[in-house]
This record gives sequence, C-alpha cells and structure tokens, in this order.
Amino acid sequence: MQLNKDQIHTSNQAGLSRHAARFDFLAAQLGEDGTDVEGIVKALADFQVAIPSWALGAGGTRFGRFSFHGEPANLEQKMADVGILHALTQTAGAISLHIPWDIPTDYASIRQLAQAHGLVFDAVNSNTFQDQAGQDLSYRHGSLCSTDEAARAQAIAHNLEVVRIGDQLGSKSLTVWLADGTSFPGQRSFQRALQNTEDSLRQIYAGMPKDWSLFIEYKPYEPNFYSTVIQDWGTSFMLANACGERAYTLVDLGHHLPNCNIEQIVSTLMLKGKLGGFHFNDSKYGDDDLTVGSIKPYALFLIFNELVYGMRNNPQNPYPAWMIDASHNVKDPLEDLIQSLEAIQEAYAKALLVDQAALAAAQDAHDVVLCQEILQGAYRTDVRPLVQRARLQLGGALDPLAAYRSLGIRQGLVAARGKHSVASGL
Ligand SMILES: [Mn+2]
Repeated sequence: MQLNKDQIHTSNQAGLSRHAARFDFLAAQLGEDGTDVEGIVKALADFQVAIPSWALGAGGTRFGRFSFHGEPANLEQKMADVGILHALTQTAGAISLHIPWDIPTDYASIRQLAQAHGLVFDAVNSNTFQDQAGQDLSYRHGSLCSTDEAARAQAIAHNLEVVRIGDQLGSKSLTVWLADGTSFPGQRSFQRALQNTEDSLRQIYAGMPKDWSLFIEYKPYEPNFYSTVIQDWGTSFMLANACGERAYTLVDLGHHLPNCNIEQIVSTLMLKGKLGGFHFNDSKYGDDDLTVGSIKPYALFLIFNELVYGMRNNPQNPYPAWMIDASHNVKDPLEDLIQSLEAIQEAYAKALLVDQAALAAAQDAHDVVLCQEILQGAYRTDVRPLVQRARLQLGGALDPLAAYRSLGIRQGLVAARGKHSVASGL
C-alpha cells in the first residue's frame, strides 16, 4: 500500500483556506517581532526523524502484548508503513533497522524500495540483549561486558556483522545499546565489567569503516535493576572518548532517572562535540516509551532549545541522528508515530522562535524574570500553522492524523495483510 500525492492533495482541500488565514495571522505577528518565518518553515521542512523498524507493530510489556490488525510482517511491509508516515508527515524520511530482526535478503531491491518511499537508512542497531536461535553462547550474564571472552567475541562479531549489513544499505552509523548489568549487589565486579565493555567497544570501533560513527546509548536500569554497565551519559562519554573521535554518546529521553535535567546533558555533550544521536519518546517514570510530548511537552521544548543552540553554536558537534524510540501498547502504532512526529516538529518550531540574542542579553543582565519570559513566550506560541506550512510545501498532509483516518489507511492495511499479521522480532 502506497499513498500518492493526489490522495493527500485531495484530502487537504477542505482545510486550506482555514490554514492560510491562521498562517497569515501568525506570520504577521511573528514578523512584527523580527522573526524569520520563512527560515523557520524551511528548517521544519528539512528536519527528518528516523522511524525504527521495530516500532511499527504493537509493542508490549513483560505481562503481555495486544496485537494490532494489519501489522507489517516483514521488512518490505515495515518500509511501506514508514513510507505512509513520510508521505503524510514529510518528516519521517529515514528508517533505522534492527539486526537480526530485519536482515534484508536482497539488498538491491531493499535499496530500491527505500528510494521509492523517499527513505534513507539511518543508524543500524545491534542486539545482544537477547539470545538468538542457534547462537553458540548465551548473553544471560552479559555481552560486551562478559567475563567469558568467547561470549564477548561473539557479541563483537555480531556488531561488526550489523555494520556490514548496514554498509550495504548506505547506513553510516551503528547504535549500541547494552542490557548488560546486574540485579544483585556483589553479582559482578563493576570494574571488570566496565573494562571489558571498553575493550569490546574499541574492537567494534576499530572494525568499522572509516566513515562510520559509533553511537553509545546509556540507561540507568532495566532489564537489570541493581546496576547497568553504561548507566549514564558520563559513562557513555568516557567510553566514546576511549574509542575515538567518531564515537559519540546517544541520548534517549526515557533513559534517565526521574527529574533528570536532560537539557543540560544535551548542552554539555554538544559543547564537547559528542552528541551523536538522539532518541525521542516520553515517560512518567522511566523507560516508558510513550508518545513524544504526551507527558512533559515543556521539558521537550527546553531540550530542543539546547539542541537548536548547539546546532547553531557548536560546529564541533556533528548533526545528530534523530530517531523515535517508542513502543505502542494501546494505540495504533502509525497514529502514535504521527502524534510523536507532530510533537517533535512543534517543540522544534518553538525552540526556533526563541530569541537567542535577547536571551543571552537577559542572562548577562541577570534578569532572571526576562529569561523565563523569553523561553515561555516562545513555548506558548501556537506554532501549528508553521508546521502545517512546512508539510504542505513538501506535499504532505495538512492534518496527517485526520488524513490517515479519512483515507482508511489502517483498514487498507488489514485488508492487504490480514487481521493477524504480527510484526517480526517483537
Ligand atoms: Mn533508545
């Protein structure tokens, strides 16, 4: 199932005049304040977020999984789903594969299919957090951190195999997230686990092509509940430095303890040129993997404010790889992702509205009240007409969620794939 621009164009017609009136009103207001409205619309149009191949089916918890109908059952169908998201939102122009769940059988045809959907391959993700069928050694007691040298070697070889697969698709980065950790005090030596992990990551780094980047993700707990080897940004940063200049820290919003100041972490990493990747989601407690912006939209805005500052002022930091890393337990995954993409674009647009020069002046004058007014003035602006304009200019839907429903996309997917198809790997 592939959407064509005519279907989207037709579905846009009823709302166009209303959109134009709202956009003109907002643009006039912002123009009076000296805001470069066209510049913001262009920045929004250029902003692309990768969709992970594992996010297109129903997620689940350790208590169960409630299936959705018409789930993509193979890589081609997952790419079709991302293609639908991209056609509607014009913001999901990349896909991030999970190996071994999504190993292509025919690389040329997969590359061709990506092109047909307007997608590029973003970072590839390895998996040593579970054992695969036929695997020689278990990761029950860790992978890159393992005290068993043969298990470490197996995990290193897997990561390099993921790089080899990604390289054939045009991907340029590997994301490593480890479940390695312990659930009980005394279970393992912290120092040996960290040293083994560093040695393993250095071997992976050394085996990557020279134009590849390594993203090291961190997480404080889960699935292990006493300790995680790469528990925080500082540990990730240290390991990235130990590997080399193309190794970076990856920030996942849900991988922090409650109330953590994530915007400060982002700021520090960008100053040091080490923020390589970014995973979007939202959470109430931990790694809840909820829809972006559904719980703490102001925190998301503050994080984007630092990202925008860093993108403008930190040439030492590469352009980060953006990805949504969420799980869909109660919503239609595609509707959930549309909501996440919209929240990301809104937060980005609001951050672009922040008058950085005025904020710096207020900071220098120690005018704490004005600093808050500047940030919240941007945050309170309804930027949806700007986001809509960016989408329209690219041929996307004025209202992606409404179009998704009115075009009967889920019903079409169920008709094509059947009620009981299950997304592979989950
Ligand atoms: Mn993640």
